[in-house]
Amino acid sequence: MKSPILTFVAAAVLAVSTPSFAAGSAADNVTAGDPYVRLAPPGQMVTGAFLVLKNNDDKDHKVVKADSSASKVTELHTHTMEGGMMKMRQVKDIEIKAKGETALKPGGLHIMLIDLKQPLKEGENVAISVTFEDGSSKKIDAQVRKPQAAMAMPMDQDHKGMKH
Ligand SMILES: [Cu+2]
Repeated sequence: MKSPILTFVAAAVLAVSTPSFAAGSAADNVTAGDPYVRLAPPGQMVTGAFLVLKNNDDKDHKVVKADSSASKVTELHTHTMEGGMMKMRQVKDIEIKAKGETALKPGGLHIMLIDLKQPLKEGENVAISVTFEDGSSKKIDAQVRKPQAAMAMPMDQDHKGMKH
C-alpha cells in the first residue's frame, strides 16, 4: 500500500525540482534578487527600492510598472547627469535583456516610493509588485535597510561562497 504514496511523493518532488523550459510569462522568467528599500531619514516620506532583476528567458522583458502598498505613488526612476548634477527622472520601463540581468541600485535605476503612507521601520518588509510588458506581475518583499547596511549587505549576500 505504500508504493503508490511513494510514487506520488516522488512525482511531486520531480515536478517541483524540474526547471520549466516552456515559454512562461515574464513574471515566471524574471527573478528578483536581494530586494531592499532604503530607510529614509526621519521626516522624509520618499525613498527608493532596489533589487537585481534576472531574466532566465531567451527573449527580452521589461518592467512597465511598480506598485507598493507602502506608498501612495510608485514610479520607475533612473539617475542621469545633467549639467554636472545627478538628477532623477521617471522612465517608462526597465529592460532586462534575454539571459541578462538589470541591477536597480543607488545612483542608478530604482523603484521610487513617493508619499509613504507611514514612516518605514528598519527590518520591516515592504510589499512591492512589479508588472511586466505582457501584463504578468511579480510580488516582492523588500526589507527596509539603513543606507550603510544597504551598502554592506549585497557584498555579504551575493559573494557568499564565492572567491573574488
Ligand atoms: Cu527616484
